[in-house]
Amino acid sequence: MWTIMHPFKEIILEEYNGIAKVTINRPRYRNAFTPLTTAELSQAFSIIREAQQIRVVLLTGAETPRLEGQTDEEWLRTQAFCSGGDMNVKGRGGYIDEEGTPRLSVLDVQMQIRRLPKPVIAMVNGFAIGGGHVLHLVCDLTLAAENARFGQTGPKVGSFDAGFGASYLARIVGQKKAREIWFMCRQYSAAEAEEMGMVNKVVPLADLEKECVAWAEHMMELSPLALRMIKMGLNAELDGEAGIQQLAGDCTALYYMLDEAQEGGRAFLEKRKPDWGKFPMIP
Ligand code: 2NE
Repeated sequence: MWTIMHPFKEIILEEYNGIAKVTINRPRYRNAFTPLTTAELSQAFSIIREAQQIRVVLLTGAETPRLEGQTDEEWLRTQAFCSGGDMNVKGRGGYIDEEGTPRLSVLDVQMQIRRLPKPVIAMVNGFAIGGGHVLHLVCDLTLAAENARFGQTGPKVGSFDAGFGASYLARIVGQKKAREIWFMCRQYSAAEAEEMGMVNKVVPLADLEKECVAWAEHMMELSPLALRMIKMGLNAELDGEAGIQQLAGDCTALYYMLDEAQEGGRAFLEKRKPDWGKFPMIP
């Protein structure tokens, strides 16, 4: 049912009936991201932003193949959404790209997801750990499989995300729990994550994609502009002036859709005074 929107090496970008699906495709490393993965994610979210037929986005991780003789339970324990930055390429100053430059470009991907004028659902099929945990946090909604595991590892492996990974986490789960998550570096089950308010719904892995598509299709029956404005309003409250700038930009786009804004531009080009009187001043 899914068709490829654009070919990539370390991610898969597909679409189906107005829904885009972005899959981090490094199951060998529990879908850890390299600078190439984040560059491709960035490009994918730019493509999605421009694609007018796309109304909702799913973000997920590729399935880990089943090994011979593995039981269902053993196999489920290997599934991953994303295990954060690839420790094999972590160097001084960031994750080292193919040219030797250290990068932390997952932070740009976080911003792209937050600013995307379409809802993004994290489809958490397994481990959401470290930078992978932050990726699910910055999505608008999180649906998780029963086998999913959530947690931060930064202080164990010489890293941290004191941006959205801390402040936005605290907005969602509260200050005490956010400090516990970072100070203890434990893993939490999908049920615990739902209890904390980090997850909207938990379903068996076999039903996860169907459930995400159903939520996406439900949202596609609602006004896209209303969803866009409410997303930016929810962000603005947390993102300070940058959030207000985004919300204000969307208000400007809305204003440009009105005859009143068209009149101003037309009057300038026709070298006359604009006739503002014909527009209602509703209370
Ligand atoms: C994800 C987790 C809990 C899974 O555990 P398990 O036992 O199911 O699998 P295992 O054996 O640890 O992993 C399977 C293979 O994937 C590799 C492993 O090294 C292993 O390779 P082999 O031994 O088979 O060769 N792998 C898993 N995660 C990897 C990673 N992140 N980088 C490179 N290889 C990885 C368990 O694997 C785990 O805890 N992984 C590490 C999670 C982690 O610490 N991530 C980095 C956090 S920092 C971060 O993401 C970050 C940030 O803090 C700030 C800015 C940007 C990024």
